[in-house]
Amino acid sequence: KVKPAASPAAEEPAAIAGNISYHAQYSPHFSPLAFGPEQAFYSTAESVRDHLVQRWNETYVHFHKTDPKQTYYLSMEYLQGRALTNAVGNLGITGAYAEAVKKFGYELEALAGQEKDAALGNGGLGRLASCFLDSMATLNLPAWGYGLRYRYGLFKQRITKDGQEEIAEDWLEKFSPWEIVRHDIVYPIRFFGHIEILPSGSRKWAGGEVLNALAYDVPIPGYKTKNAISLRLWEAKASAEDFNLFQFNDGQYESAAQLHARAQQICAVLYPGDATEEGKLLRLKQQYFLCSASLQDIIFRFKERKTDRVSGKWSEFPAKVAVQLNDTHPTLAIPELMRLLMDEEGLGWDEAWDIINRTIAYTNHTVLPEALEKWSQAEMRKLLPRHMEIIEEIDKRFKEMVISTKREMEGKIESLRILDNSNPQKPVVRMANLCVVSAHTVNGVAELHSNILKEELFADYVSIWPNKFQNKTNGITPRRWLRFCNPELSEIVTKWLKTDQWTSNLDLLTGLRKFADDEKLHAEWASANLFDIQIKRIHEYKRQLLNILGAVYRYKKLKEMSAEEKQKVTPRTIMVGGKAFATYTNAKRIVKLVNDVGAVVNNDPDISKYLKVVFIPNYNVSVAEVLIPGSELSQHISTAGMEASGTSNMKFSLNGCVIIGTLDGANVEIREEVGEENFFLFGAKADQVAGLRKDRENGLFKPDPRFEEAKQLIRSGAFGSYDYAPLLDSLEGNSGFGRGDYFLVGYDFPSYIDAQTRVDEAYKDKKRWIKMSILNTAGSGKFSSDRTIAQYAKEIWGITASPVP
Ligand code: DL6
Repeated sequence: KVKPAASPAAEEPAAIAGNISYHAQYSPHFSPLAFGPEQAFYSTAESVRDHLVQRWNETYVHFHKTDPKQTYYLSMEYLQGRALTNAVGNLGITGAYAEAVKKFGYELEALAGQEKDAALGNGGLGRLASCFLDSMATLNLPAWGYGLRYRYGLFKQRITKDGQEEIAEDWLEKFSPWEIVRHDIVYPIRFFGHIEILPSGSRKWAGGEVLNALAYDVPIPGYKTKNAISLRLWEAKASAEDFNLFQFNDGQYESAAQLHARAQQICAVLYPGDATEEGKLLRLKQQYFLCSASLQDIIFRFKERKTDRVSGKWSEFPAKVAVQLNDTHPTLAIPELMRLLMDEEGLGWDEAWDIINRTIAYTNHTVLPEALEKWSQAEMRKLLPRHMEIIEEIDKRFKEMVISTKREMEGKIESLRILDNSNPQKPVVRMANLCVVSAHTVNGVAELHSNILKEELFADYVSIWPNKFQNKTNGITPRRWLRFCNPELSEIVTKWLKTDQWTSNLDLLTGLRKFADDEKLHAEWASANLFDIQIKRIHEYKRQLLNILGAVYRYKKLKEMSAEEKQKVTPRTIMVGGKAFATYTNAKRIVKLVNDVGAVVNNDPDISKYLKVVFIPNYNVSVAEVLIPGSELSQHISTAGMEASGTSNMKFSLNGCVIIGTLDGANVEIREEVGEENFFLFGAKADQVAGLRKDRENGLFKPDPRFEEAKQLIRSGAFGSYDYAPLLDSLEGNSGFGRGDYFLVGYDFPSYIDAQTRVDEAYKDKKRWIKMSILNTAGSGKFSSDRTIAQYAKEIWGITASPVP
């Protein structure tokens, strides 16, 4: 037993400054002569970390003693961004730290800017996971996140004359002050090998290669609570025994350290390209690595908390453990838990399957066919032979169950099955089907999306399990996305509501509604330019192309106007930011087009006063924290039915930014909450989309002349000589994914332009605009991730708050 040490976590500025000096001297990472902003950032972060470590330890001990049911959130992605401002904010020590660092001549905000973004995620799904962790901690829930400690996060985007260039993002270039390596938390992870049949008849996976998973904890503090939970990230390691000294001394350096090199590959990058077979295998390895390490850890903790449970009381497991799969990426948790329970712990199939059915829940985040993962059965069998066997058994039993209890479904069984053998050359495992068959609950992330899941994608499963499907509309943490990123607006909100309690009870924002016409509030709220912004991953369904075609059309009209007519125009700055996946050619062409249009428009002396088109490079969480508070109109213009939810729409609306958007994802609910007069709606509805695509195939679509004009201007070379034909051709023709205007840009174009004209008109009336802005903030209460997580806790996980006393 180690006696608890006195806590170094100081709360007074003088003591904090002392603690920062202590870290500068005794946790040295730099040579001692200088104490520049970088050194000051790391020492300050380490000082803040003392608070986090203390809380993390107390929370762990508290959970250990009280042994509540705990949720484990498995996600391949977390978009944490920077942590310093958030940590001191949640701990309530921002002022004290600001004062302390002043003693060294620094502003806290400037030091916070030294921090690298932890971008271990791709987009909305990863940022959602990070918002959820903040809410779990704030709500005192016994809940943890598990992920991978990628060496390089999402790439850094550089814009060159050729468009987007990707560069490895070295978030660990120096080190991360927030992570704590747990040298005692190590689990073996096997790949390849074969199945042995033991004398008892049971099966065991053996041979192959074995790596180790080493745990790194990132403490996640709740807002105004002592609880701090964990984001546990796994890193792959090979052991010293796998380093072949004989070969090394023989000069065979590469083969001597082969396994070490393979271990390094596993966590090298987020989303390795999967165009090659090697790339596919590596992704599958990553997914299994996360699942196996996390489940071994969960079982370890289950045993650790009450040792008498181990023999014979596995039936209690679902009363203590909830596992949430964030999309299909961690689906292998299902066969892995089966394997661990049967092959390692000796349970029978039925007992293990019952545990799965009561433990695992699955969130679907997309209906896009290309994102619903399918893995080759051959690859799976090679890498994970025992898991493939288990998946086959789940598939077989599912088929038998349907045939024996739901005869009417027999004709549909092939599409419902987990194994898809329709292409004998390449049979695959459908991961979403495995999730739906195994999980007790399946949820979508906005009402519209959940309805699409129930009525279309998973409709046949609904007839088998009518109660399995739920909706959990996404949310965002109001701490990072208003309180800390927009302190000016936060102060106004607090002043008018006479409380800052909205920070953890966002419904209180409705209190602003009664001041929506108050001139004094208007004077404080007022803003100046029409900043129009679209920041999100670049994807054809998100339709940045619609935005830029609209900008091109606006430019053309401005060129045709007389000087007098131009005087009446509402000047606009259109900003677009986002990363295109490295191998997604059309998305990269869109990035190039935005840049090319900007280069012409912004340098056109007749026009640049009235229109600017700006591409914001390297969009990430920190950039969002700056842009969102400063924007007035934001675009969420996906083809209806294709954006599962969207979460940046919530962030903008919360910050008083008005939305122009389609009836898609969470836009539908945002519009309901803020009022339809405070939302610029346009475009086809989700239930029209299939019919419109059919019309197109039948040659019934007549493009609006304005759409033709915009495309023609680009084709004419007005924005440079780059070959935009393939991109523009994708908006023409009659059919096919990505061709024949699958995303209905042409169909929605005229209503989009009309909606933008309504924006211009509304913006001329300052009073009206500010009122719209206030009512957006006032109507954002529903979109707190605290609400979302409270619903998950109650309606899916069955866990309750467990605050550290
Ligand atoms: O649920 C979080 C986020 C939604 O807000 C977005 O609408 C949705 O596109 C995104 N889904 C994914 C899934 N990708 N894959 N695979 O990122 O989830």
